[in-house]
Parts: sequence; structure tokens; C-alpha cells
Amino acid sequence: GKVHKLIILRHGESQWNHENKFCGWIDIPLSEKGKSEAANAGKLIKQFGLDPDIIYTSKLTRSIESGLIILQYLNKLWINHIKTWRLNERHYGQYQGRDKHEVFKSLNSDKEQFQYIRRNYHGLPPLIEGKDPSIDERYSDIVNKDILPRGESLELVMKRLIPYFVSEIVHHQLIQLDKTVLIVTHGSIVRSLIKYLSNVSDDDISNINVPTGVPLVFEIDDNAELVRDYYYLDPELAQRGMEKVKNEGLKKEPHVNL
Ligand code: DG2
Repeated sequence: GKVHKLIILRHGESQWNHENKFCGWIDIPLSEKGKSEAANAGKLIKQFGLDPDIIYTSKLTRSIESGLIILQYLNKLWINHIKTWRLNERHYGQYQGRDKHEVFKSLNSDKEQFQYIRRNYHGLPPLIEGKDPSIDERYSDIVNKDILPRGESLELVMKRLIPYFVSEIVHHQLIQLDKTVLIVTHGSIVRSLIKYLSNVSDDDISNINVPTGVPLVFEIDDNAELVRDYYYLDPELAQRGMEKVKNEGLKKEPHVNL
């Protein structure tokens, strides 16, 4: 039978990844480094002979920008582009816009508590009360439907993401239409897709970190079963990126503004 290729990546470094701040649904653009990471992702996709027919991004600029840089590199800016809030980053509630190390200190420098909120399947940040500054007209189609998050755990992310992913992306695009799909999204979304497709347990998912700008590939058959578990196109670069992400916030990190 046929093997369908699904290419997934987290956007390149954003300005707030660089500044070590929680971002979530706040719309922060790529840093200069993030733009070159996206170009490198395009280069890797091309080197591996992968040829996306359709691109999915979130509604957030850092994901859209990364996707367009990749498509530009592939000379495929013309392909269909779906932007959906279902691929938005996990909503980080009241932590959105806060310095990661400041939040860590506000939790009495309790490493376990801090990593619980960042990485546990059930870890939930404090929810936004009142008006949410990260919501604007781009969400006008859902704003009245009572489905807008005010802070999410990975579990809540999966509830709003996986049904859409399975029907729209896996069954419709990959299998029925036989399209190669490129998804350019966020750390928690990549973790959710890995958890779902590779059947990672609720406990084990807390050890999975996602680097910025390194594409990974899943190979899927007509029955939506994995033919091959996911692999990063540049495993060494991915490994370095994962280590960096894992320890964010634990130490006060000096950063230089570009
Ligand atoms: C990061 C994840 O998401 O932060 O929301 O700040 O992928 O959009 O950069 P992304 C954010 P951590 O959970 O890794 O601290």
C-alpha cells in the first residue's frame, strides 16, 4: 500500500523564545535566528526530497512566517495554506508574557512544580480572568462559541486538536487525497501529535522536548497506522535544541537583544 509522509516542525526561535518569556497565544514574531532556522528547515526538507502539497500553520505569526520562509526556499509559495487556531500553541494563561525565570522564582524555585506546569500532561497554568489581551479579530469565528481557552494543559490541547488532526489532516489530506502535508506549529502541538501518533504514555510525554526549526517526519499507511516512527531530519541539531528547551527558566539567562 501507499506510504503517506507527514512533516511536522516547531517554528524557528521567536523573539520571546530568545528573551526567555512564556508566549502561548501572544503573537510575537520570529527573531533573526528564527528566520535562519526556518530557512535551514526548508533546506533539510529539500535535501530529503520531501515535497509538501499543502501547508498547515496556526494563526500565530511565528508559525506562519516560518512556513512561508520554508515554502519560499522550496519555491512552493503557491500551495494551499490553512491557518487554524487548533494548531495554536498551548494557551499559557496568566504566565503569558512573563519571564520564565521570574515564574520559577515565584514558585519558590521549586523545580518540580515549575516543570510540572511546563511539561506534565495535566499541568495547568493559572487561568486568565477577565479580558484576554491575546484574543483579537483573528478569532472572531470562535469567540462566541465558548471554546476559547484561558489557559491549557497538554490534555486540554489534545482535546481541541486531535479530532481535527485525525479527520482533516490524516484521513482527508494524507490518506484520501494522498497529499504530503507540512505542519508548521508550536512546541506543545508537536508534543501532542507525537503523543497521539507514537502512543506515548501520559507519564513519558513529560520527557519530550521539541527543538525550534527542525523538521520531523512520520510515515503513515492507508489504515492510519505508523509504517515508521518519527525521525528528525537533523538528529544532532534536534538533540542540541531539545537540551536547550528542557532547561529554560531554571537559570537566570542573560540575553542580548538583536
Ligand atoms: C513556547 C513553549 O511555545 O514554552 O509558549 O512560550 O513553541 O510557541 O515557542 P512556542 C511558549 P515552554 O513550554 O517550552 O516553556
